[in-house]
Amino acid sequence: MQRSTTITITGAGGQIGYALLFRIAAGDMLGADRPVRLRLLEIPQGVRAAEGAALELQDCAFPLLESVDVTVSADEAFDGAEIGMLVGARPRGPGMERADLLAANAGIFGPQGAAIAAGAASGFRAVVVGNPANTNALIAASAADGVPADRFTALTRLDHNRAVGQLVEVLGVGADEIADVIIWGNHSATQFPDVAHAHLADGTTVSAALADRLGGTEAAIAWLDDVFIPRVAKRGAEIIEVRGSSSVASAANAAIEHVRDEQLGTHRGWTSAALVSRGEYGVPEGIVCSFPVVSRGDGAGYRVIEDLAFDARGRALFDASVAELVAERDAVRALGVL
Ligand code: NAX
Repeated sequence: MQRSTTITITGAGGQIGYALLFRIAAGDMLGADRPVRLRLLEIPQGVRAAEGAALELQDCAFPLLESVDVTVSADEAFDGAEIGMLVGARPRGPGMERADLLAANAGIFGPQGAAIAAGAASGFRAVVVGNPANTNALIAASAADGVPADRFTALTRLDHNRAVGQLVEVLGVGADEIADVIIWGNHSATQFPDVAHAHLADGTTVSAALADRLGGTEAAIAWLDDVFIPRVAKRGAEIIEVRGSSSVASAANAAIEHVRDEQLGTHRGWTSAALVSRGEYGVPEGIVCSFPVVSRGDGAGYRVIEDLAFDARGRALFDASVAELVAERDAVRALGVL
C-alpha cells in the first residue's frame, strides 16, 4: 500500500459529487493501492446531503477509504489537501446576466483559492468542474497567492470523451482505438473539437477513415462541420433535453479520468484539459484554455503539446473560443476580482 492522499471535493452534496465519491473511494481514480482521505466541502444548504453521502461511504466499508470529513469551512477543507476537485458553483439563475454569474462565482472561487494558498499541501493540484469552469479556475488561481498557477486546471475531458464517443459511433471502432482528438478553447458552446491530428490504432487518420465511411472527403468535412462539432459542443444541452437533468455520471467519470491521467500519466497519445496559458498557440497568457496535453505522471502535471498545425477554418474556430475566454476574463477584471 502507498501512503494516503487527501482529496477535497467541493459541492460534494450535489449530483456530480454523489457520482464521484464512491468511485474515488473504490480506487478508480488513484489506483487500488493508494488509500484516500476525503474532505467534503459544502454550503449550509448542501451539508446534509454531503453528510448522507458520508454515511453511505461508511456503509460501503471501502478498504482504501481512511476518512471522510464534511465541513462548511474552506480553510478546514483544504488544510493539507493534495488534490482539489472544485465542483460546487453557482448556476445561472433566471434572468441572471453574465456579469452577475461571474460575480457570484468569484465569491466562491476567490475564497477557495485563498484557502488553498493558506493551507494546501505543497504539491497540491486542482481541477475545476463547476461552470464557467475555465474562468472559475482563473479566479481560483489568481486568488491563490504563492501557489503556482499551473496547479489549477479546468475540466474539458468530458468534451474530449464526447468527441471520441461520436467518432466511435460513426467509424464503428472501439474508443481505445481512437487517439489524439483535441478540444480547443472554452468549456462552452464555442469550443472547437478537432480531429485534424486524430488517428486510429492502425495509423489511419480519422479524416481518411471518415471519408471512407461517409463517401468522400467533402462528405466527411460536411459531417464534421454540420454534425460533429455542434453536437459535441452542445451535448450538455442535448443531455438536459433528453434526460431532464444535466450530465452527472459522465461528468464525474471525466473528472476522475482528468485527475487520474494528471497524477499517474497519460498513455497512448494526448488528452484535453484546460490549463493556464503560457502563450501557447498565441493564446493570451493567464487565460485558462483547453489544449492537447500529456502528463508523465511524475508530479509535474499536464504539459501542452505545442506546434501542431491548424488549417484556416480550424484556427478561426479556436480564435472565436479564445475571444470568449478573453471576454470572460475582462468581465471578471471589470468586477475588480483579478
Ligand atoms: P448540483 O447543483 O447538483 O451540485 C452543486 C453543489 O455545490 C450543491 O450541493 C451546492 O450546495 C454546492 N455548492 C454551491 N456553492 C458552494 C460553495 N461555495 N462551496 C461548496 N459547495 C457549494 O450541480 P452538479 O450537477 O453537481 O454540477 C456541479 C457543477 O458542474 C455545475 O456548475 C455544472 O454546471 C458543472 N458541470 C461542469 C461540466 C464540465 O464538463 N466542466 C459538465 C457537467 C456540469 O454541467
